[in-house]
Order: sequence, then C-alpha cells, then structure tokens
Amino acid sequence: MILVGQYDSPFVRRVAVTLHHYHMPFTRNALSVFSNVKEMKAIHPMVRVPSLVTEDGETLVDSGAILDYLDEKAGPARSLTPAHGPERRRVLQAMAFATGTSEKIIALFFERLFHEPKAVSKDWEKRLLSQIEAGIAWLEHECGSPWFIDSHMTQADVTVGCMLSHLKLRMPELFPANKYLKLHSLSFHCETRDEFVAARHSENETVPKRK
Ligand SMILES: N[C@@H](CCC(=O)N[C@@H](CS)C(=O)NCC(=O)O)C(=O)O
Repeated sequence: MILVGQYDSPFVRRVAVTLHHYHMPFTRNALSVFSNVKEMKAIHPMVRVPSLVTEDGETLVDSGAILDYLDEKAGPARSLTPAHGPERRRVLQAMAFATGTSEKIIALFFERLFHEPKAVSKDWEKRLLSQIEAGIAWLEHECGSPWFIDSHMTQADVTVGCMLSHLKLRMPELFPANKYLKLHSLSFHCETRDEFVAARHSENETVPKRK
C-alpha cells in the first residue's frame, strides 16, 4: 500500500499510526498539497491528503474512509474501532471532537498564513479559537487514563493523540503545560509508543511560509 501525504497533517498521521499498529506494510509518497499540486491532482483531484493506494490499485481518500478500510482488513479482534455498542459510540464521539478540533486548528492556521496580520478576520479568528478551545475542553473532560476510553488503546487515542501533536506543532500556546493535564498525559503515553514514533514528521514536512 502507498500512503500519500505528510506527517505534519493529523489526518495523514492517524492513518500512518494505524497502519503501523496493525503491522500492515506500506510505503509513503510524502507529497505536499502546496508544492506538488500537479502530482497530487493525479492522485486526488481535490488536492487533499491523505490518500491510500491499496494493494489492488484502488485509491481511497479521506482518513475516516481509509481507517474504515484498514479496520475491516485488520478484522474485529484487532480493530482499533469497536464494532458496536456504547464503546463504539464513545470512540466515534471522541474521534469526532478530535477531527473537528483539527479542522478548526487548520482553518485558523491558514487564515493567519495566507493573510497579513492586519487582514486576518478578527471575528473569524475569535470564533475559531473558541471552537478549538471548546473541542480541547470536551476531550479533557471525557479523557480517561491511561487511555482515552479504558485500559486499552483504541482509535480514540490515535486520533486524539494526532490532533494534540499537530496542536503542539502549530499553536503550542493553546496547550499550556499547566492546563489539560489528562490530555498531556495521554499525549505523552501515545508518543512513547512505537507506532507513533514511526509516524513523526520530519523537518522537511512543512507548509510554505507566508510571502
Ligand atoms: N476530512 C479529511 C480532511 C483532510 C484534510 O483536511 N487534509 C488537509 C491536510 S491536513 C488538506 O489536504 N488540505 C489541503 C486542502 O484542503 O486544500 C480527512 O479526514 O482526510
């Protein structure tokens, strides 16, 4: 399989962590949605990541749809997403808050990246900041120990862990060390695992600087 995208994306990274967790072999095409638009278009016409090219040559897009494919391939006994019941709902809700928070972090990051400071919409920025803070606060309130849901690792941990590493990369000021203690502990717990270590972004996996 081929995973397309850079690991500074929380969506690409959660797919990579999951592939490593399942011990599914893959190679990576670390294309940038900004620097490699032509090659990206040939893979995903909307120039978005992640994509996963399967062993059958099918190209899947969207991290949620890709994870669904990988969970099915792993089988119910190994799947990081519980098959049914209250635990499945809790995992899916944690994932929804984590991906929702990541989307807002990305929106704020690009609002600031693509505008001169004085051209940034203050109303939009305020709304995004409040949405990001609400997402983090919800996750902090719901977070268990040592893992988000229980004593074992689920896709909630992968997705929340990747949201947090991306938050720390882009807006560390929104995740101070003396706040959100449960999420800090979860992030530490995740980042010491082999599958997270194997999917750390390198220095050259970056976005363009503001011109
Ligand atoms: N819902 C999508 C979101 C993917 C997403 O936002 N990807 C970003 C990178 S983090 C992207 O491709 N941005 C470029 C763009 O949308 O123009 C998923 O889960 O895969």
